[in-house]
Amino acid sequence: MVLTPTIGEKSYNRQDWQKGYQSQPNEYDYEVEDIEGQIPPDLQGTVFKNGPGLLDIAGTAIAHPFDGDGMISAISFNHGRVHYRNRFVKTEGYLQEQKAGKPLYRGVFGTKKPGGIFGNAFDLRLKNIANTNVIYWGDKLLALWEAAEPHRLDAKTLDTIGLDYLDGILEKGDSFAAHPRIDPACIFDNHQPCLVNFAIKTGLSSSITLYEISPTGKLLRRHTHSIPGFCFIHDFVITPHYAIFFQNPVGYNPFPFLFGLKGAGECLINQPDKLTKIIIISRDPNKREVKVLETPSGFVFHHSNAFEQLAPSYVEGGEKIYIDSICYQSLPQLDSNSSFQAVDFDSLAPGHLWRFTLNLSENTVTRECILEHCCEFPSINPAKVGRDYRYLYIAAAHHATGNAPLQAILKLDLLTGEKQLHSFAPRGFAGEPVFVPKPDGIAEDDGWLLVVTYDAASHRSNGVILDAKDITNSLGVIHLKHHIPYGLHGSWTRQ
Ligand code: 3ON
Ligand code: FE
Repeated sequence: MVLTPTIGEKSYNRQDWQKGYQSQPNEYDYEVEDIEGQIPPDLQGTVFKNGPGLLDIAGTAIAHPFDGDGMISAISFNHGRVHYRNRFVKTEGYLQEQKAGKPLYRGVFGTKKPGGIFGNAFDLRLKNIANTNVIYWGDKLLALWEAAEPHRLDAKTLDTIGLDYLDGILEKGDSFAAHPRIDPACIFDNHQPCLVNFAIKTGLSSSITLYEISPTGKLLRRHTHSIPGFCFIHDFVITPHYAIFFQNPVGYNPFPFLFGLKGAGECLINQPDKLTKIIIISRDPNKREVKVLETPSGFVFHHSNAFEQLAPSYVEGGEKIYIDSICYQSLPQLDSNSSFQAVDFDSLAPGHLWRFTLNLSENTVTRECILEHCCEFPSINPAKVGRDYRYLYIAAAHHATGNAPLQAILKLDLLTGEKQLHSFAPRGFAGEPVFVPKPDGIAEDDGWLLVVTYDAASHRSNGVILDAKDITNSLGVIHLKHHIPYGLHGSWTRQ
């Protein structure tokens, strides 16, 4: 662990970074014995993580990690003992391709079937790879992929049960985004928690469907809004009264996809001269309003959080919403002729954290960069979702400037601007931190961060427990017996 970055030198070596993208075809189930430090005795529950487990299909490399078959890891804590288990989501496509020993589907991000354009043209099926997020809600463990239905898994064994329609909330072919938000105290449900998620249907014109689902899995509210133009929306934010979406300035040319030349997701076209539309949908069942505000171009995958300041009309400035998001200059586009592992980090602009201030009374948007440090995968105390919050945790590059792989966790105090960095450089790489509140916690940062890291020196992954109050302090390191390829999102449950 290097705590004082050296300026001007790379904090990583490319071969090390690339090794974290090797497939992990094995499924493990064991009690972890190799533990450094002390597991907090009151850390009780399971962190589930999802991400591409395979970077190849029976030996044929996939074109992009977002095309990789979903693999769930579960790290469970029980009175200081730690158990690890991983299982592939046994999607229809995974089972068929493993049996056939070759790719049978085109990937959204460029993976091709054998046979050149003749083997790929006009095959418009999507393979539901269930690789983006995993949540436990309504007594169900669900693996999510934004372009199709969720898959349900057995929460104990991680065995795949099958596609899940949420007890009739979804219909065959419906999608369910991979970024649900849990409102900790919904004002329309007697301050009970509720899960808010969305589904996008896109084309020349698009629609957003918003779902609000109770802790027992019952549909509370659903409404659909049509949105002019194409939209690619990966994540959103909620406040007590609103669900908010960024419609980034991208267009779509379907022909390379139809003719077998590119994946569906590679046909997005940046439109830097256009504005980002911020779509603000009311969650109030008695007020089905939609407002659209505009802000200069950029591209956002992930948001950290949002909150409202509903000033009474006599207060100057009116009603405001604050949104914190990771912004790229434009949609990062990779060269489809070379491997994603050859990406030139220095030639791509990194994502930075920006705060957008929406004035709903004056219909204006202002924005300012609040963290000029390459970062992705934000995380906060779940009690603060949609509320004014102070602490933001995020995976970040080791160095404060430039674009580089994520090797550190950064804590940002939004009140004072103070930062803490816990770096795993030079040979460690970090993914999304998952915030686990302390059972008896009072302060917003009374909690732990669970981080899955990849250690190139041992070619194994670790589960690292950081103290959310002082993240420079690592409480425990769980050394797994193998590596987990770089993952996407996950969640914590007390189960
Ligand atoms: O054709 C349309 C456009 C499109 C892109 C419609 C569509 C629904 C088929 C579609 C599909 C979108 C999908 C399936 C998106 C999946 C995204 C995904 C699996 C992951 C996104 C991750 C985002 C980020 C920012 C990851 C960053 C990772 C690092 C910095 C390091 O590992
Ligand atoms: Fe995401």
